[in-house]
This record gives sequence, C-alpha cells and structure tokens, in this order.
Amino acid sequence: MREKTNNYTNNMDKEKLIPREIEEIENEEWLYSLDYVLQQWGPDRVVDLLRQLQIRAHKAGVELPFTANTPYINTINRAQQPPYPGNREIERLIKSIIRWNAMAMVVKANRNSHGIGGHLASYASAATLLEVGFNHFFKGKDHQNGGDMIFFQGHIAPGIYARAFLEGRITEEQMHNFRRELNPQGGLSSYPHPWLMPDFWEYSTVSMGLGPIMAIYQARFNRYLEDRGLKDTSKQKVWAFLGDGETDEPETLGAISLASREHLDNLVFVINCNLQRLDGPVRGNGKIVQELEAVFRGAGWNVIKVLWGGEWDELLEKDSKGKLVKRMLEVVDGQSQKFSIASGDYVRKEFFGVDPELEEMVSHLTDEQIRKMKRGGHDPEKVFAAYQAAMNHKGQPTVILTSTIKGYGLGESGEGKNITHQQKKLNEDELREFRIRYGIPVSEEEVANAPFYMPPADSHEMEYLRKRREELGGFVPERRVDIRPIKTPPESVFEEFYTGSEGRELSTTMAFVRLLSKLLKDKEIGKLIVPIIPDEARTFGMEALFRQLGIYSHVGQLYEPVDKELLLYYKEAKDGQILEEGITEAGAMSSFISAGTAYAAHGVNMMPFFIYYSMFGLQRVGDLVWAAADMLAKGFMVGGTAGRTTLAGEGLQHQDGHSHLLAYSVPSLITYDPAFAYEIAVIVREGIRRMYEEQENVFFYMTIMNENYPMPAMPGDVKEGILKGMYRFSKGKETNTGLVANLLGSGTILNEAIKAGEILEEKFGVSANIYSVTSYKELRRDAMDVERNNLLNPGKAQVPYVSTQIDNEGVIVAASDYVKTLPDSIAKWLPKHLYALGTDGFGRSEAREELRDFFEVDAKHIAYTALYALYQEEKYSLSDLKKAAKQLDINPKKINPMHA
Ligand SMILES: Cc1ncc(C[n+]2csc(CCOP(=O)(O)OP(=O)(O)O)c2C)c(N)n1
Ligand SMILES: [Mg+2]
Repeated sequence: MREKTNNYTNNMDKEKLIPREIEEIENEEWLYSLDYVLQQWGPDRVVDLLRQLQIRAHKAGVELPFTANTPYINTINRAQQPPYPGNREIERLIKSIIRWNAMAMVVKANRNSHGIGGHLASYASAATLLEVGFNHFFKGKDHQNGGDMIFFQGHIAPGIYARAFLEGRITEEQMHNFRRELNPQGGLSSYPHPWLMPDFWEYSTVSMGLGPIMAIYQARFNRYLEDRGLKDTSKQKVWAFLGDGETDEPETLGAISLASREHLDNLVFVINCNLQRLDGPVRGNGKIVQELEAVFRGAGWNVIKVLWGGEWDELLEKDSKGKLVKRMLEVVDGQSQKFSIASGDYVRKEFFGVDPELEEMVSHLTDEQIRKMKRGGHDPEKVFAAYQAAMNHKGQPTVILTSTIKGYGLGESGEGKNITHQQKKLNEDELREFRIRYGIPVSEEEVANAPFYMPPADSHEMEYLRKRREELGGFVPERRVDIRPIKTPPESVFEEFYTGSEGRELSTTMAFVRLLSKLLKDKEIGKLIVPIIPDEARTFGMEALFRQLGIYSHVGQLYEPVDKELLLYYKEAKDGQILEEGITEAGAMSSFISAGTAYAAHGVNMMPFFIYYSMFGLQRVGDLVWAAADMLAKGFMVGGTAGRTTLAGEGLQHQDGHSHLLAYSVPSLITYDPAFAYEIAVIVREGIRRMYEEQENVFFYMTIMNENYPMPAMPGDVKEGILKGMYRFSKGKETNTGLVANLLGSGTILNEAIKAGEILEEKFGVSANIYSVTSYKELRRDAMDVERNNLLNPGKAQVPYVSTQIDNEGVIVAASDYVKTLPDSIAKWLPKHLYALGTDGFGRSEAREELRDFFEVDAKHIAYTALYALYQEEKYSLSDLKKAAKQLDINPKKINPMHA
C-alpha cells in the first residue's frame, strides 16, 4: 500500500515520487470521467471501461492485486433504495415490545433459577433483521406460494418466543418457564428443537454451522422436488440466519459453491456481523465482512452489504474524494467495535479526526448525533432494501452481510462489550434505562420485576402485527404434519429374499441393492424413494441405478458421457432420482434431512436411503445425525462396506468396528447389523411400516457388508426375533457329551459362529445353538424398558426379551465385527456369564482371514472361547482345553489387538 509523506506520495515504484497536488488533480480527472460515463451511459459502460483499463494495464505489465471485494459501504445506495412499505412507527413499537419481553424472559429465568442460561445479546443485535422479515417477507404455511423455510440462528430463540407470545401462540406461563420444560404448566426449550416443540420449531440450528449447510441442501432439495414433478416449490424461499462467528465452522462455508453451481436463487443467507462471537471479536485485526464478501463472491454468490444506517447517506454522498469510504475500510473490526459504543466526541476525534476534510464533514453534527449514527443492520429501510433485492435476484443465491452491534440496546453493561454474549441479568437501573429507551409502558413500580408486557388485543400494534402475518400466510415458525400414511408394500415384494439364494454367493450389500431396485419399481412408493450416495455407488454395485433412475441434475446432461455406449452409463437427468452428492457426507446427510423431513416441511412423504461408507457416517457427521433425530427425520441410513474385518485391505481409517456403538447414542435411531438377505428384507419392510405407515418418529440405521456367501432361507417364523434383535438361527445337534454352547453372531461374523458350531460339534462333541443377533441396541433398550417398569411397579415383574432367548443350559459366547461393548451391553440380562469377542482396536490393511485371526473373531477363536467357558464351568478339563488350543492353533502369546 501507499505510504504518505508530507508532499509526495511514494508510489509502488519507489523511484518515482508524485507530487501530492498532481496526484490529487489526476484523481479528480479520472473520477470525473467515471462520473460522466456513468451518468451518460450507465453502469454497464463503466464496467466495460474498467475492464478495458484492466487489460491495458495487464498488457503493460502492471500487476493488479486480486480482490473480490467492493468498498466497505452499502451495496444498495440511497437512490436505489425502495420506499419502505410498512408503518415504521408501529413496527418500531412492536419490535421494542418484543425486545423487552425477550430480555425479560432471560432475566426472569435466571432470577428464578441461577445459571439456567439464555442469551440476551444475540437477539438484541438481530431484532431488526428478524422483524423486517416477519413484517414483510417470511411466508407462513397458508400462503398461496407455500411457506418459506427459515433456519433461525439458535440462540436468538428468546426473540422468536417473545414474538409468538404477542401472536398469542405462547402463554405467559410458558414465557415464565423459558428453559424450564419440565414445569407442569409447560415451558420453552432453550433453542430450536422440533423434538421438544414439534408444532413450533422446524429446523434445529444451534449447533453452529449445521443451519447453513442444511439450508443449502434444503434449497437444492426444493428444486429437486420441483424438477421431479413432485411439488411446485418455485416460490418458496429458504432463509438462513447465522452469526459471523459461526462462519468459522467448516460446515458453514463448506458447501456454498453447491448453491451457486446450482443457481439456487431460492436461498438467502443473512449473516449478522456484530463483529463478536462468544469470547470477543470475530476478526479484531481484520474485517469479517470483507473476508466473507470475498469468499462468497469468489464462490459465485450475490453479495449484498448492509453496513451503514441512513444517517451515513448524506456523508457518503458528500464524500466525493472517497476519503470517508477509505476510512471505513481501514478501521479494523476490533476498533469498529470500540467506535460502535464510544461517545460521539471519541468518534469525532478518533474516526473522523484523522483527516481535516473528514472532520469538517461532521462539523455540523452534535456529538449526540454522531453517537446515534446507526449500523446498517439496525436500520429497517436498509434491511428491507436488501431483502427485497435478494427476493428479486435471479440465477444466484444471495448472502446479506449486515453490520450490527451485539447487545444493541442493553445499555452500559452489555452493548458491544466482550462479555455481552454471556450476559443474562440486568439490574434495576439497566431495566429502567431499557424501558425508557424503547418506550415500554411498564410502570415505575413494576419495572424491577421485568414483567412481560402484552398490549391490549385491540391496540393498533396488535392489529398491525396480526394483519401482517395474515397477509403473509400465517405465523412463523410453525411445524405442521399433515400427511397421509403410506401403505407398506405387501409381503410379496419381499418374499424372494426369504427363500435364500440356493447356493449362489452374494453379499448383504448385493441383497440390499436388489431390494432397493425392486422397491424403486414399486408403483406406490417407488417415486418417493430418494437414493443418496456421496460417491461410492460403484463400490456398492449400485451403478445399475444410474441408468434406471438417472442422477439428478437441474440442467440435465449437457455433454455426451464417455461411457454412453455402455448399458450402465453415467446418466444425468433433470428428473433424475439419485442424489449423487460427491464426496461430502455432510452434504449427503443434509440431503437426507431435507428428504427425511419433507413429510412435515412439504407434506410429501419422501423416503431417503442414504448409502455410504459406514466409517464415514456416525463418526464423521454424528452431529448432523443428532440434528436429523431432533428434526424427526425419517429414512434409512445404510452403512456400506461395514465391519472391521469384513472390509479387508482398507485398513485403519476405513474399517468400521464402532459405528454401531456410536448409534447407541441417538435415542430414536433403530439400528441393525444383519447377516442375511431375509433379515434385510424384514428390517426394511418394518422400517417402512413403522416410519411411513405408523408414522413413528424414528429412523433406521443398518450396516451392509461386502463378503459373498450363500444366503440361507429364513429358518421358520423368525421375523419378530429379527426385529427385536435376536433369534435362534439353528439348534445344536445332540452330542453324547451333554456339553452345550450358545454362539451369538452378527453380520458376517455370524458365519464364523456357524463354522465354530460345526467345529465344536464335530471335533469336541459340544452341541452348538446358533443365534443371530441383529441388534444389540434394540435388545438393550427393550431390557432397559422392562427393568425400569419392574422397578417402578414392584410385584409385576416382566422379563426382557433377551432373557427369554437362551436357556440356562450351555455357555454363551458372542462375536461380531464390532467392539465388545455391544454384546457386553446385554450381558446382565443373560442367565450366564457372557464371553464377548469383538474388534476393539485399530484396523489393519490385511485380508479377511488374517484380520479375523488378529481380532480373534474367527471360528477358531469362537470355538476356543466356548471351550474355555465350559472349562470355567468345570465341565471341561484344563488339559483338554490346552490340547484344544493347540489343535485350534490358538496362540497365547499373541499381541492384544486392543492395544496394537
Ligand atoms: C458447534 C458449536 N460450538 C460452540 C457453540 C457455543 N456457542 C453458542 S453461540 C456461540 C457464539 C456465536 O457467535 P456468532 O456466531 O457470532 O453469533 P452472535 O451471537 O454473535 O450473533 C458459541 C461459541 C455452539 N452452539 N455450537
Ligand atoms: Mg457474532
């Protein structure tokens, strides 16, 4: 950058010093020419000239520094601003009352229960951004265009409740019980949680970063519904309100290029740049707005900056030399924060005082007038102009970067302070000041109690508020489920899987894909299925679906695919059904959520099947899975290439031996680790029945594996057992020793248990009952339910399902391709000690057989463990056990895979 001396400007080229007067004359000439061209021919001509200048300079060897930035001023200037359609005075009054009630609910909550938490400062800074939306933009569910989808910043919830209180949707008792949901009179959840307030909240956003990424995929899913002819969503907008601090989350910015690539002009981000996060400034030494502008413009978004309130317009118009604009840009955010709460005198000296011409510019203003010059995000006219521009913009998503003050209006103790995020209390003086500043009609005696204020129902403000919402199609947010249940496809669709593969070898993955293809052809549900794949369709043998269904692309296929002559070519189509997301599990999970909540959001029963590498699911995008549960999303998560030893060769980062353990943590996730094709068919049918016919608020997780083996026929009527989590697959042969072992296996490791049973029977005379455990989680949850019931209702003891499965005879050994915690989690309800085998420890790049030996989950280790268990019961001698160990090639000196 340029360094100034008194009379010369030191240009980049240090040799040439331009006399200051000459520089100023040159500047004026060039700027005058630009003004002339703009006036004469309009902006396009200016752009053209600038481009030509750029080329000329480039050819002459002048390197222009890259910038995606525009000046640090409002994108929409005063002349372009539309007239404000609302009644500013009444809207201000409504906003003030909401501000007061939002503040009061947090203050009260913390007086009643110290440490209950809540936030004052974030809503205080966002109130204008939201109120302009509520009064003029956000469409409710009854609007003729359909409702908008609004992802509210999670911790501004008090403001949303305070509005709903005025709207008559939330009672005063509930307001009193903010963050006290267990209160018998009803309370309010801390943040947007559909699970807890299913008629109110739609999108869970408080885990920073999830709101924005879900909003992007929601906007894209709306297009998908439209392009597939399932619903007209063309007039519905998706809004995401987020904080500037939140943009540091990779999820916030990680998918923005999808939005521009897909031309999602139905999407608007509003980033509240109050320059602060929780602990302090977001970019004290930089400028977050400029940083974000460059990022979003670079990614192809329409960027609208709303930085300065109307009070600045006059000054900016006077600023013919660009000195004010330059000053606005050079002040770093930490300093801006200081200016935002400083006295007028300080701003005059420190902001304007750096240049006599700037100082002169404000000489007619009093200190008080200077102090009151607003940030853009607090000026409804500026905000309205930006929103309207966003609504009308075509071909690109829009981000509105708006400057505000955190804790706006909270007075001395909070406004713009670094501690403001955590502030939860106001003292009497502060309450009084707040009341005066916003003109709240609360009496002097009452003010200390921070009472809620509800204007009379027939007051102008209440009539105005209701009328605005009526015209916009009803209250927001509102979650509404109005959907007809789907009929589960008949058993005939699933029956081919019940009869086995007659010796033909296939994997559970192949069986699943076959089933999915069949369901996709089903007349009733076929079109509702949304197959979602990050980038491994070929890994799962799903490429046949490319041709059958097409890969969704809004623009169709603009090229001739290289494999066009093949039967299974890579077919993209505007009405394609598959969402092939590319390598983004977070994006794919967001699509799962959009599809899985479409029954509520759109009244369309979509059925997502999200198929991915199981290792990159719950571990990689666990927080999104949690959000899906909160949002009552439905559908099937299908973890492919599962199993620590079954996915051979791929090693430590790919081989999943714990996603089922992670699945335990999500309360409404029904989880299965099936071994055979018929189990998969039973599970998927039941999933459809429970989620779409019975409309239960659950979703399903199932792992599928890629080892080939013959699929047996269903051994009798075991459907109930499959679904409850366990059934006896085969009964052991009678042997003359009277020794019995019960072997429990899951997934592909069930085959090892079956082999172990044969070894035990043939070589050691131990009769082996084989059990398939499809879900330790289901077994455990049933047992926990029963146990708790028994505890609370003594004398009426019931027995958990898992306890009814194995009788007292015989030892118990369980093995799976997952960690030992799973079988251990049901051990206390079994009649005997359970010996668990599993894949604790890191994976290895190896072949299956070696891996199963390494992790001690192969047939020989299962058989040996059963003999050891018999020895422990004193039914097998030590010397026989040692002999057996040799015979089975068990190595006692082997390293423990758990530590290795
Ligand atoms: C993933 C995640 N990490 C941390 C938090 C805790 N948290 C809540 S609000 C907040 C600061 C938010 O700052 P910003 O996004 O700028 O919002 P503002 O309140 O300033 O509008 C933090 C760190 C969270 N909610 N989610
Ligand atoms: Mg912030």
